[in-house]
Amino acid sequence: MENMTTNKSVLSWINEKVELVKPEKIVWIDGSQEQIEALRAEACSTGEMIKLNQELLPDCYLHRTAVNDVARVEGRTFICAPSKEEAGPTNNWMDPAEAYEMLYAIAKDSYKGRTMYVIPYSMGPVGSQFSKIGIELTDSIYVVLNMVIMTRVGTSVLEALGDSDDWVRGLHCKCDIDEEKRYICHFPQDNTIISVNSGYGGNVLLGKKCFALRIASYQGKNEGWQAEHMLILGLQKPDGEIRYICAAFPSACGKTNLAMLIPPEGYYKNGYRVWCVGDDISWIRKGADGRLYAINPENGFFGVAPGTNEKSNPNALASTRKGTIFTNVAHNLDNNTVWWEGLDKNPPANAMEWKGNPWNGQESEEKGAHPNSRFTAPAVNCPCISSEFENPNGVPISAIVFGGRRAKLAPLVYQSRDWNHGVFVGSIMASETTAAASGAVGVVRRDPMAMLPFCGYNMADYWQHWINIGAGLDADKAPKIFNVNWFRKDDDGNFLWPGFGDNLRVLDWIIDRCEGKVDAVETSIGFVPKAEDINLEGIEDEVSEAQLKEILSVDNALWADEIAGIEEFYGKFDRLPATLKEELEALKANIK
Ligand code: GTP
Ligand code: SPV
Ligand code: MN
Repeated sequence: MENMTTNKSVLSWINEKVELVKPEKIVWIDGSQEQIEALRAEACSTGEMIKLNQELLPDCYLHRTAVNDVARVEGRTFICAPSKEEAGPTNNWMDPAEAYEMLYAIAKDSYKGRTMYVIPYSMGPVGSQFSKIGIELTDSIYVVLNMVIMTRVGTSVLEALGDSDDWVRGLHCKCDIDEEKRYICHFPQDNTIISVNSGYGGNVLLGKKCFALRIASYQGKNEGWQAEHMLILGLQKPDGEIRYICAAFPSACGKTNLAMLIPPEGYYKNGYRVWCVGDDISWIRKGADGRLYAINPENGFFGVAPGTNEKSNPNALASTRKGTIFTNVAHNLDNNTVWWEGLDKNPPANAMEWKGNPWNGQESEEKGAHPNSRFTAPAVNCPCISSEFENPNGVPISAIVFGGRRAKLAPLVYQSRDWNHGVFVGSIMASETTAAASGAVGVVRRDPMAMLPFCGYNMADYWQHWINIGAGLDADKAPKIFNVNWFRKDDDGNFLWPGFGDNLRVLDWIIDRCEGKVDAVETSIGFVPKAEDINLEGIEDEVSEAQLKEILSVDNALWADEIAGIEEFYGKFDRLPATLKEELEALKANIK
């Protein structure tokens, strides 16, 4: 196949990698419909993908990964900066020269008898000042077809790149899917990513976490912008105006759900709407008017399937009804469709579970779908996709929201006193772990700004970067910073807040705070709503006033314990910004 570019940096890098992995042939991905169709057909002929019922789910496919390869592997993810100090205490580090040597030994000859796909892709609308280009080499058709949905792919990307060597190099080799030799390595100083021995999502769709967060966070630090694990939504009020909110929650903690929220009935009737700009990643920079603007660098949603249903997230479900790849869900053999826990109360009896074994969902105790099973759906499918989704200049941000899963402690919502206090609030985030990464589930861990697994450099320097960004903003233009917790539980383990669409009630308060329209109560941790300012109309049966007061309460005794955890965490950082130390001292004083 002919080269699709004359760019020397691209061709010489590909040649080098061809020498290393020795593919049988090379296929450039041009993004054309014919090519996509041919690849789908080929993947179906080898069993790599299963074509689903084309009447019910047009252009939809099912894929099963290896059983040992179902989530990101944080323990095998490395930041290969020149020194360990640059990677910081929260990242795994490997010396770059040693890492290259080890990875090349694993990758050597691994494409023998296989095809190398060359995927030129853009993170962000092609040609936008925010956007960045990458090239991923892969031996997986599944990766190609996912990248086609998740990013902008093909000829136009290479045209936009021209002769430039400002692009991110990505090499993915499936090898033998050997967990002992699985490595996801980042070389921020070289704009390079190498991923071996995996075929799953965040490990191999290199535009996503590897580039758009780990490499991009490092680029952003050097270039004065930010790459964040944040959704972007537009909240339309009855006046028709739309205010934009970015929110960072850890993996599988509600970003997709919040970004596509459908307002409760009363709100909806009054004209409230939520528009989705993005569900996972934000690239943020200061605009000419001095405000912060955000784009979603992705072009699709790689969303958690279990729990997605007509009630919890109808917009996400609708997004998956065409052109979608399902990974590790159950296969309903009666009608050749898919099923997952929480889709409906009627699991298929004649089915295969996510591993491909026969499964009777009516009788089996086993799960049909893996808890981290996902859909890869085109953003354009989403009924509430924002009209600004393709805006090359992004959307202006009014509020930044942090949040996580905390059964106790964190109130439903609180507002930071100012930007630096907000950075502190983000830095002390903690959340119960989920199935999105391999390892234990439900354990509380520190996950600052939801970036623990995704920050491409020293987290202390990342916090300083946040502080510097704020210092460059006029106070009246800086987004206000909040923290939310949809996951507070009572002593019997029941959620105290209904969540999902009802989270709009909290977003409404957040925007009112940004616009100075509502008062608040100052507590030791920040500003909390007065109970009467959270509108419970329509959910009075579910949330009593006492319950609301409970989830808005700040328990100083619990916070005193929390401080010990924060101090221990902060103690890991030699380069902790002085500002954060001061914020911690202020919190300690307030709690007393
Ligand atoms: P990644 O794609 O992994 O980054 O995750 P995400 O943050 O987009 O997570 P998502 O929105 O897919 O949330 C997944 C899980 O959170 C599911 O189990 C949902 O049921 C649950 N969830 C989302 N919103 C709420 C909520 O408001 N309340 C409760 N109780 N659960 C929620
Ligand atoms: C996450 O784990 O935060 C995800 C899914 O969004 S993955 O792309 O696998 O990282
Ligand atoms: Mn994510």
